[in-house]
Amino acid sequence: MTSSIQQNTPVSLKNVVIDNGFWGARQANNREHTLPAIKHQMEITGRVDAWKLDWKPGQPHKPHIFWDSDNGKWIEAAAYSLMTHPDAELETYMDSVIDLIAAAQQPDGYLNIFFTAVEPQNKFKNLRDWHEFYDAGHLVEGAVAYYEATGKRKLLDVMCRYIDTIDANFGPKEGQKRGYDGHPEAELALVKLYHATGEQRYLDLSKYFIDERGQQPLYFDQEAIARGEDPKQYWAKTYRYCQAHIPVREQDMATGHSVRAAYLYSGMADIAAETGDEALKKACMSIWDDLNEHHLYITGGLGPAHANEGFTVPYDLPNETAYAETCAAIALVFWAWRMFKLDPDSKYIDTMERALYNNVLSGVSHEGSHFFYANPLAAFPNVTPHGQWSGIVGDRDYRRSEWFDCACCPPNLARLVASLGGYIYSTDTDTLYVHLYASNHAEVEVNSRAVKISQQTDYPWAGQIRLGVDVDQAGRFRLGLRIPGWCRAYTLKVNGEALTTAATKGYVLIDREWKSGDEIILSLEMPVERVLPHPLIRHDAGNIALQRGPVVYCIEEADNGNNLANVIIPQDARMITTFEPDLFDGVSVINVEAQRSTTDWKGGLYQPESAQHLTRVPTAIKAIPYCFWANREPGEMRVWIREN
Ligand code: FUB
Ligand code: ZN
Repeated sequence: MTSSIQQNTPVSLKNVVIDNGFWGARQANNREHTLPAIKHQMEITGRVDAWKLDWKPGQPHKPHIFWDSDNGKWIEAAAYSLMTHPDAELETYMDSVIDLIAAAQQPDGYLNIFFTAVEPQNKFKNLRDWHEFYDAGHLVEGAVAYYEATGKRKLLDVMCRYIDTIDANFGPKEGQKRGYDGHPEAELALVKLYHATGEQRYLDLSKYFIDERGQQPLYFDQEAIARGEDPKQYWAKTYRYCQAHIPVREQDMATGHSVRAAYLYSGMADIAAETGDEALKKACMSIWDDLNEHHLYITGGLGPAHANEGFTVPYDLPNETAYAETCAAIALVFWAWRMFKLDPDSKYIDTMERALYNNVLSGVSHEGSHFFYANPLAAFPNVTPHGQWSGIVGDRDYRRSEWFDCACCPPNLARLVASLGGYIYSTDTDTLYVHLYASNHAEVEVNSRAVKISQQTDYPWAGQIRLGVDVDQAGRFRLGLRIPGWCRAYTLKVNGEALTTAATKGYVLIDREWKSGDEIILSLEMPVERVLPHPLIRHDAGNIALQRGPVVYCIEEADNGNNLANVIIPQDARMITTFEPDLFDGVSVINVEAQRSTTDWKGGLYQPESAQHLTRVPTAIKAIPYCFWANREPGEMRVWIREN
């Protein structure tokens, strides 16, 4: 056996059943509330019927250029749910949606609602802005997932035909257009299609899109000229917006629109892992470091600016106006997972876990049918993030919505929650890695032997995880347990005996002869941490955040009254964690012996300090997990809280 961590392969979510605990509840909610809510919205907004391609000017429900992607993500979410929880009614319904999609395919293989039903004259005329390959990518992901869930090939065959059409028209060969999409997505989807079909051409097409991006002469300029436009008048002003300003191997910074960015970087990591391309790997690693060192919110959110739905400059992390789109954090989960494959190190899973428990989950209401698009880290009534397409502009209070005209986030969230089982384990030839802690049982193959592994835990509310191993025959393999980056002390016992093995790249590797009934108890110390911001994050100066385990906390008006800017958590404040079984079906809250600054202010807005009497009074404050904020009456919220 090696002593290092090799490239490894995820254990399919088909083999992992999350039966209870935190994620069991989230997945049940996803199945019972989120998926039906999405189905309802897909129907009433015309997104399903749009496949009939019979929209006429003047009629309601004019199709949008990326309704196809909403369908793709929704099918994918349903497929993952079917993998672990068969549901004949849901499957029959999804079959009927797939029938509609198949019937919409054009004789030449082309498939797109808007550019068939609304503007057929504009097919493939503006890859920079019009999302045709992005749409195709999401439908491919849906098709692959549905095939894996049900064994049914109908949508997979439809998508292979469409991709074959794209492949025939775009590429480096004589007579082909050297195009790629302004919104990356197809790149990572094609890698999935390659794995599902074994067809090398799909991997090659993905690599082509990645290789061609940002090359001169720039395809987007040529395409604009062909449309009779001046490329200099590009509405987004810079090709950084779509990460096409320079070839991808020369890129070393997270830039532009954040969802586009993280999907692209996911595709780059996929291609680097598939082909062993060192230059691409280096670019992925540099961009990763830039994101984590300069641009990531404590909640795992990314892309602070509304204007470009994306990145700005290092350390620019405003709170009330944070965009931090749900899709961007979801895309970060995808990217992190692929980075681990490329460069096995728990730092990627740490970021993935940060995004998952915080920015991703805040995207859906506790009851499961309302959604956030932007995920601010502070809220004040009447100060709302100005989401460009979110339908929430000007709301008095920032609340989750049932749906959005641009509905990218809800089905994205549903597909990730439904597929969470696929992010828990991976294997290499002789090691089974445990990345995430969640109650589940799984069947895996390690070192050519069938292994059953189970976890029982109250994580993220408690740090103890009980793992059980069951093998058909006793045998040797390694179990690699991730020690989360947030954890500063832990103990580990195997069958009651303490182990003190040090972690390698964040994983304790237990190399032994395993037999059925072996039990491992991992206890991760999980105190409340007072987290300081980097001194250059000007928005957070003088503030701290509370984090316990992977969960970031916030204070809300519902628990603490208003004027939360006056709350102070002194350095010696006592904090007690309690589990409240009736709050959001059971969460750990942090009770803080804090203070409030008060004053009997006299005069106008600005007064000499000497004329005022500022005091502090003790006050009890309750912090709740950030992901559950805005589930009660509207009001103020803060993640970053004054220390002085
Ligand atoms: O453009 C497609 C999706 O819509 C993006 O990924 C989101 O940011 C939203 O703009
Ligand atoms: Zn979104």
